Amino acid sequence: MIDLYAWGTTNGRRALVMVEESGLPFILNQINIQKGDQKTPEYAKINPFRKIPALVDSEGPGGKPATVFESVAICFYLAEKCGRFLGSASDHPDVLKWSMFHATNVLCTMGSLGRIDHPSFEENALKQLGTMNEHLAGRDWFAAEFSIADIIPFTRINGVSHERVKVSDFPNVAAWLQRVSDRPAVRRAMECKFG
Ligand SMILES: N[C@@H](CCC(=O)N[C@@H](CS)C(=O)NCC(=O)O)C(=O)O
Repeated sequence: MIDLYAWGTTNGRRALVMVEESGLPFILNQINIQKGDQKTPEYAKINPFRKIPALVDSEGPGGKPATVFESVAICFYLAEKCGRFLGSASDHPDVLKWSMFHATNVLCTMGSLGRIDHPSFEENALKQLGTMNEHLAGRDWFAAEFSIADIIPFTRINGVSHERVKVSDFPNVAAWLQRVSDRPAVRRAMECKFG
């Protein structure tokens, strides 16, 4: 059984989208970060950085319990466990490079937009959205099939709300966002009530 520890933030819902998409049985443990549930000594044993999300898989590698924190690591772990969302052998390089493009560029830049008032974040965000928009022209997903390369950026792009950086200005990204939103597992994760 998978125990997911999360709250309804972009990082928390990324892990929830992934576990819903995996189809694996799981229990959602709500960690109310406004109340400081992430700061308890019990939770620190699961994530020493004391942030959500994290998961404990009672049947990890070798049948032993495994603990995973960092939402992107959770995406990779569950994709490997369920044997989906990593692409076919020929598609795997695309899944890897676009997953890491998002993980190391997009999540940080879009997360900083609006919180840190510096033009470099805006410039970077527009450049990244432009790159995504070009790549998505004439294709449904970042790789050949829906994969973690779509799951990793989804909640972050969905949460962009900025005066000058608008997803609607990038029609291929906006259409991709809608396609991901329409998936039943994604809808369940996004509609999940916290608190
Ligand atoms: N890189 C981490 C970021 C985790 C993170 O920043 N979590 C936030 C909520 S989105 C949190 O737990 N904040 C509470 C705190 O810092 O005390 C991931 O993707 O999992």
